[in-house]
Order: sequence, then C-alpha cells, then structure tokens
Amino acid sequence: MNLGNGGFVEGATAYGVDSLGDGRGMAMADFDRDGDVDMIITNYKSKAQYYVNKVARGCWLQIRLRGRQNNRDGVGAIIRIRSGDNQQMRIISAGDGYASQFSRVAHFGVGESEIIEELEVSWPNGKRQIFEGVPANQMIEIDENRATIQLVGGAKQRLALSVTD
Ligand SMILES: [Ca+2]
Repeated sequence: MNLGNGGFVEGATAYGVDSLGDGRGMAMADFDRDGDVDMIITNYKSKAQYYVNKVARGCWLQIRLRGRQNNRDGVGAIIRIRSGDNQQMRIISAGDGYASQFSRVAHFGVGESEIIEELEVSWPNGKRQIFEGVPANQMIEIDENRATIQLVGGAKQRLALSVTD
C-alpha cells in the first residue's frame, strides 16, 4: 500500500488479496468500469482469481490513446499529469509480465483533485499534446490527430491544447 510519502507497507492480508494459489499471470485494469483498478490472477492448477476493488477512494482519470502516425495503442507514449503538487507519469507498454498483459488504459488516482491542471502526452515520434483543465472521474481518449479530448462513451470536450512536433 502506497503511503504517499515515498514509502509502502504490506497490505495484502488487510485488503483480502493474499493468496496461497500458485499464481502465474496477473493483470490489472478497471474491469468493471467503475473508476478503480481491479485484478485478475491466473493460477497453475486452480481457477483464476478475480479481485474487484472495493476500497479505492478519491478522484481518478483514465486515458486511452489512439495513435495515427504512431502505433494504434500509443505503446511507448508517456503521459504526464499535474494537479497542484501532485505529478504522475505513465508509460504505455505492451508485454507487462509473464502470461499477462495490463490494460493499455492509463489509470491515475488523483486524490481530491477534481480537475487535472495539465495533461501532457509525449508520443514515440516526438509529437507532444498538452491539455489543460481536464475534469477527473472519467475515461477519455486522446487521438494523436485531434485537438479535442473524446469522452469514452460520451461527447467531445474542447479544452485548451497545444501541440508540438
Ligand atoms: Ca474497477
């Protein structure tokens, strides 16, 4: 469990995710689309285990990339967000672990921040997009060729944007 001060403490037992299974693959994603990250573990000689996150609190933002000149899923892109003193980064990757693949949707837990002050996408080819004032608690799609953010399952959202190549 992340203490938010650079430290971590063991919390598997407290959160009910300690298992004696012979785990092989593990993937994390928001499988039930409720804004928090869930987990699936596959085991060698027993059934897979699906852990639904029931303890997450606070605001969040999920970002799906859509590459055009870059690869379709934005693998290799770096997403940075800033909200007050909180800065976070995710790298979109493929092949996260043995016998598993995490979602390519970048998930950010942002605590009490209902607005992400700045969101920057650095694409593998060097192109950069910067969005300001992005509301939290939604899944958005950022298209490499568009100056708008698309709400997944919703309407387009016009936000301040700058693009550099
Ligand atoms: Ca979830």
